[in-house]
Amino acid sequence: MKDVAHRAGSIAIIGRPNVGKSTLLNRMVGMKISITSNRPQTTRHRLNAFISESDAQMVLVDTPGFQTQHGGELNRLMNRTVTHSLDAVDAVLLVVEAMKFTPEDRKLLTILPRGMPVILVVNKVDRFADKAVLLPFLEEMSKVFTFAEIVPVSAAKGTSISHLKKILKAYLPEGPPQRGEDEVTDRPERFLAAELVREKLFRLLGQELPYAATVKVEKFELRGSLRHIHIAIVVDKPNHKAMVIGKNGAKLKQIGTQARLDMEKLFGGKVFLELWVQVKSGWAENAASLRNLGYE
Ligand SMILES: Nc1nc2c(ncn2[C@@H]2O[C@H](COP(=O)(O)OP(=O)(O)OP(=O)(O)O)[C@@H](O)[C@H]2O)c(=O)[nH]1
Ligand SMILES: [Mg+2]
Repeated sequence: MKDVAHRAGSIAIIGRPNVGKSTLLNRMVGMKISITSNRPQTTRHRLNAFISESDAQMVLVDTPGFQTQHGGELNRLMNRTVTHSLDAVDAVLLVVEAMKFTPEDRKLLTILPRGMPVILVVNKVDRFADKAVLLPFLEEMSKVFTFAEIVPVSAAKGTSISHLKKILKAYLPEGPPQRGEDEVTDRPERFLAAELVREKLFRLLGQELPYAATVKVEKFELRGSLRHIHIAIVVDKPNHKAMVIGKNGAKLKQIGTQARLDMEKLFGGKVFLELWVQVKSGWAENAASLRNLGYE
């Protein structure tokens, strides 16, 4: 790596749904900023996180999982967010799961801008106790595309994350820091709060419900050191509403408690969180309604 005073640039994290992109971003930043769950298509919005070190500042761009199996307006928007995220970055991290390279992964190779360095991150290597089994897979990966690097990691366990960060620095152009050292994301607290509620929908509700729901911040006020946050959970059908609320309101209470605890940790202060459920049929079906609900 050429010896320069300071580097600054951005790197997009892309991959098919559920490969561990958001877990990787959180691990690299050392803080839970982006929501994660064991279900595909958890991330719906682009999110920038900043890593500041003495010799480099890196913007990491988390993106929705790119997929072509499900249609619909929301899915179209999510895929567009992925391709737009590739516009102004210095390099791309393409995340795949260890020992698994699917046709959906292959499709991602076709949306990469020409000439951009692509670093292949082979995630979830903790699933294989004997790392030797990975060698033929890594060999195969080196043949499907001219990757700038191939880095096996475990985002969940934190294996090889500092190695990955070190490698990435070489792909950042020389330049001064663009952000304050203590800035971690470009997203405001009200966005992060809404996302944490959405995360709980993915983690606590079964079947298709999380996909039929979204959230909307109705109020976000800082009174003294207490944050008063009111968030509407928007669902598609009346029977969804009953499921989110649960028996005697138990499910909604659980969603609220878990989301509030995460918010308090992230914001470093007490939160008063009020949630309610609103039925809005067809919220995900047209661009105007999606825009109204904060989708870009
Ligand atoms: N075993 C193992 N699981 C992991 C690892 N990294 C992520 N996961 C799990 O994989 C699932 C998906 O993680 P996410 O970070 O939400 O994946 P994503 O790629 O951001 O998914 P979308 O936003 O839906 O596209 C979660 O259950 C994670 O805990 C890893 O290194 N090892
Ligand atoms: Mg994600």
